[in-house]
Amino acid sequence: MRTPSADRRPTAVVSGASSGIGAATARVLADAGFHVVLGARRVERCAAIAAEIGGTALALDVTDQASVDAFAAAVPAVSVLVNNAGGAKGLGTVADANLDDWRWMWETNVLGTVRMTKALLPALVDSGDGLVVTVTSIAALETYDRGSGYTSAKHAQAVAHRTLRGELLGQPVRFTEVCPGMVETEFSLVRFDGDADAADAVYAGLTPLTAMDIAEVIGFAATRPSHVNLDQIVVKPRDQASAMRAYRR
Ligand code: 8X3
Repeated sequence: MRTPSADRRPTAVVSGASSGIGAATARVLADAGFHVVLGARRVERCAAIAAEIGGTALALDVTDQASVDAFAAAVPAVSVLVNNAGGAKGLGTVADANLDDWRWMWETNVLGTVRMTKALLPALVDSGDGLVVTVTSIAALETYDRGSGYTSAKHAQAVAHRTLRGELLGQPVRFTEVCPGMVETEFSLVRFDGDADAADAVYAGLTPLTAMDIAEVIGFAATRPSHVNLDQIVVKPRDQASAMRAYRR
């Protein structure tokens, strides 16, 4: 395993890199010439990907300040941060809100993004050409019935990210928000607590996006000239018009 300091490639950090959009993004950024540091709780999965792409795997729990501090200390130089860790748990009305699920969603999506960005921002600015990509969702743009725990967390995560765009204006760091619609990953399996039938039903009868579809968009954003800031990119399957409206064959 390489250490970041022994490598001349610019470093890209990807959180939630053990699977799905994070893993695909790690592959795309490595292809684009970055030394990718993959962070996730399931570090053994990150290690397998890192071995394939000449990257580095580090344990990371974005809900744990000590874990984020240790991660940041191990990555002294960084040009790109992809805030990808997050997800949804449950589908319930506000009246029946499961506060443990809400807490998990706010901890991972919102505070996780703030913790990671805060920890790495000095190094991103020091790089002279930093980029923060935050993977939010169309749930950061819309609300939907039974989705308020997730939509509120995604809105809050997006607000933190968009605020940084203004607060860092004039500094050598760009901020790109990517808002995916339906992407077939472990997302729905996590939302439905491992219920594969419920997860499969989300994508039944339509062609969802793949993790690689989103990763390629992130790779595009990360390879623009440094004066070009792609502020916000919304990506949905052709079969999806909104969070509540999809065409199924
Ligand atoms: C999830 C987007 O469309 O699957 O972030 O609800 S959608």
